[in-house]
Amino acid sequence: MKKKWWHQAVMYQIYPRSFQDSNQDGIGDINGIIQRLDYLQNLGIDGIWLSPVYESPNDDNGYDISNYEEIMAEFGTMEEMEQLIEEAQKRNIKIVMDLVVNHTSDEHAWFIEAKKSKDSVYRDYYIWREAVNNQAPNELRSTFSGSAWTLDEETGQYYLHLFGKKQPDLNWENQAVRKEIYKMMNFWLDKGIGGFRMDVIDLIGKQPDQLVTGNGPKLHDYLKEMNQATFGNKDVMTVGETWGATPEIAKLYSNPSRNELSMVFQFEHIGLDEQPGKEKWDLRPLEISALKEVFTKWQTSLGDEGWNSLFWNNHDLPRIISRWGNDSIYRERSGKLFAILLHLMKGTPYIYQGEEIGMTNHPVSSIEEVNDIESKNMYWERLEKGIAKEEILHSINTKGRDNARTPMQWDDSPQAGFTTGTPWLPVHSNYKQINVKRALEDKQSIFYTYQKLIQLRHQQEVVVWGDFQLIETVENVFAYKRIYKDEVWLIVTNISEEKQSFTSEDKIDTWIIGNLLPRTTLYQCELEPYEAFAVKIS
Ligand code: TEU
Ligand code: CA
Repeated sequence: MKKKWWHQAVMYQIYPRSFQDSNQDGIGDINGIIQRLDYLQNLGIDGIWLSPVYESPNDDNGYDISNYEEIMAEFGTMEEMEQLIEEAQKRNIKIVMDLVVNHTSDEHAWFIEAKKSKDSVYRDYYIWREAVNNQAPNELRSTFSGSAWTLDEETGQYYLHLFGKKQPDLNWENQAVRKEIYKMMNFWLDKGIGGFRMDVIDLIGKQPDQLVTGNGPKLHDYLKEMNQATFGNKDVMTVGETWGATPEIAKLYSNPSRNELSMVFQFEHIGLDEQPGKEKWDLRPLEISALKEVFTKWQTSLGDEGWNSLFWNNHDLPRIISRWGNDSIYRERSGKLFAILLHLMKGTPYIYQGEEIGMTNHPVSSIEEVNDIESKNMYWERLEKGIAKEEILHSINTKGRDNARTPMQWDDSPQAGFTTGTPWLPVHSNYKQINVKRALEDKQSIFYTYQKLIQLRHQQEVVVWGDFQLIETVENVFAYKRIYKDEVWLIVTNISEEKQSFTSEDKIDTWIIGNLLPRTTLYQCELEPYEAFAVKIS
């Protein structure tokens, strides 16, 4: 496989609204990110996935774009965006932009024109259908609850939106749409960005009349065309968000010989605490055996025909320590466990802002405290169905997206140093204990575990290229080896609050990293709750 910079990179996702406010309006902004680049350079990351900063009415906090080539006023100016790219480059940090082209905002000029008349030249930029029996054309549902079709009174037709009503889906079958998108992508590539994260890119081949949304028949034709028309001959990274991907599908996107994308975000591990075939809110307990099986499958299926991304968190997911660890007495230990477990696997790891200091979920007690459109729509839909308010709020507190969107906690000053204004979403009340300043002062903090893991990826070929081999253990112990030429590393984690047994005849050559005191033998160990370590074995 031809080696690329992103094979050895560690990425950091910034949700700009919640990262750092620099002009005291309580909303994070681009200048605030520039102010924090030295912190990110100290962490050691190679690239930033920047969630959308384009003009938007913020119905879905920027994932509803009204102008792809202007910066949202709340976030700053184009000059400041160009300065961010330049300042990041000075620190060898690439800026990977969020490409949201399955849909636009309904306030985009294209949709405003399209809505005016069935004969508009922009009409076919979107997906319109006649009513059927005075109803929506079919039973496609929006991810944000309700029908995926909304009637436009003006022209009497329905338009498709797989997300919010204010996020009409683009019609990728229309070559004019594709050309506009490629032109916009080159506008950003010409500014020297490091690549794109592609929002729900598996949906652009949809066939709404056949109720097909993900992985439609023309999807890969479009991606090949996009590759050739924009980033194909540039040394940039592209990562597709593909919720339904299997390893075989992932190879279609990321096999270098197919000239499509560098890698994808696959979510099979993310769905393991959700009831199969139901919604993300319908929960079931996580089984560690299933986690081991899914990761092993992905770590051993791609070979040279694809590349893994590695993540626990993003702006859509609850904080991993609260979700699958312990965010009280074992917060630091379980936070380090998830870092060690994930960052020594094969693939490109993504750290979500605040993950490196062990930030946790932020529970709410009423719907009035909730910002996120997905949670709010679900709340009212389920309340309408007679589900108890307490049960719905429990779902939101467990899986709601606001959990990831509370302001970054920088220090123990008011509003955690995020703003001196009123934050758009309240700061978590635990900011005095959990903040960057405190983490940097404590050499045993989660921060330094991440910093060390990033160094290991930069320095050790076994971390980047080593083969993965699952080790047979008791249910709640997840242990694996990485093997590269004559070097073998063993990673052992106890993902439980109970002691667990682990034994190996292997001898420890070097202690690499751990969240408790170094061990001297692997024979007949009794692992502490959430104990995690990695050793080089001889
Ligand atoms: O998310 C795709 C998506 O389907 C998620 O919203 C997911 O269904 C759910 O939130 C899991 O918790 C992307 C963006 O990451 C998300 O922020 C946007 O809301 C969405 O697309 C629409 O652009
Ligand atoms: Ca601001």
